[in-house]
Amino acid sequence: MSIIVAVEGWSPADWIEGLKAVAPDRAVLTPGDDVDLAAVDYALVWKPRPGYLASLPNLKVIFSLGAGVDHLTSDPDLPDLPVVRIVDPDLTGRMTEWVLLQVLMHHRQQRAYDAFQARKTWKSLRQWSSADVRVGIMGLGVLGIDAARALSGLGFPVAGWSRSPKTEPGIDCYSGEAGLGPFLARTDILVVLLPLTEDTRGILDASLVDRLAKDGPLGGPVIVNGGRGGLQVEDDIVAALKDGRLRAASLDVFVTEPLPAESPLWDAPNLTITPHVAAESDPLALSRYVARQIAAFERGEPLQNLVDRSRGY
Ligand code: NDP
Ligand code: OXD
Repeated sequence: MSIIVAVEGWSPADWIEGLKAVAPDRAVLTPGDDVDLAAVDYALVWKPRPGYLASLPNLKVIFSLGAGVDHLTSDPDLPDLPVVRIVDPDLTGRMTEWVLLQVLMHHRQQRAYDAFQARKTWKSLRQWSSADVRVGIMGLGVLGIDAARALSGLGFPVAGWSRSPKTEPGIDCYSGEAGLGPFLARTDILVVLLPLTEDTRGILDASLVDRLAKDGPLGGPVIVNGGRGGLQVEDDIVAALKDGRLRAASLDVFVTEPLPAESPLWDAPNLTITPHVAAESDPLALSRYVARQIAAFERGEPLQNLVDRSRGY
């Protein structure tokens, strides 16, 4: 029973160590090892080389090392096997921290105070209440709902938008194409926690910016994207920041990562950039999660947090 850890863009060492600690009876390998491909039962992957998973003839389950699975669904040769994604309270809590940090930074005008401090200027700005700032969350899944509850707890009027209709106490829930317009029209700060699918690619474009509320206290709408870079049309975001249709934005994710030095985003006004760190996974906690799921699977129990391949998330 072998487990292969195939990750691109970061070192697999922490994962290998984590898995060996929680599943000492398994061989834990990486594609660089002298691997008997036919002996691999499970794969833990992040951005695996397209076609690699199809080369493992006896693979049983694919575990995504992220909550998002666009790094897998983009593989045209992805085998027709169960794909399990990460759902973990530690990761969820980290994303909610990042969302709160960004929303509060815009709400409390922290960027302006940073600029005053750099000029040794003691100056106060008029401050409105959280009850005056309408936050809208695109994607009311595991991460979106947790952030929505936390923001609502701070007094922000919160709405959410999802594919299927939802009800959640204290949150105004909108869904589908018909719900998008009214959801955007009542939103001052738009938090984006959508997966990247064929339906959501490029959704954050100039026309969406123009549909956001313009009468809020911040002086214009704000976008906070912790979902995926492919959701945003980056030239549209830069243009809207430059001409003031967007008051500000916070982006953790980008079409190309690492963000290239020549990207105009680096110099866009009122833009806060973090390098895809909103919610990093804890390898030991998540190794336990994977080991638990493998043990359950081998007892004949159902896998949890399976990706719906037809929806793409
Ligand atoms: P979930 O699958 O739990 O939630 C996805 C939400 O998006 C659901 O509410 C779903 O609607 C909604 N949705 C999907 N497609 C559409 C659509 N076409 N129109 C409207 N709503 C849609 O995912 P998570 O909350 O766990 O994660 C969300 C994303 O966050 C991940 O896919 C990943 O890209 C990103 N992420 C980023 C991280 C980072 O560090 N920056 C870390 C972790 C995740 P419905 O409820 O109806 O299905
Ligand atoms: C994820 C991520 O999808 O870290 O978990 O982006």
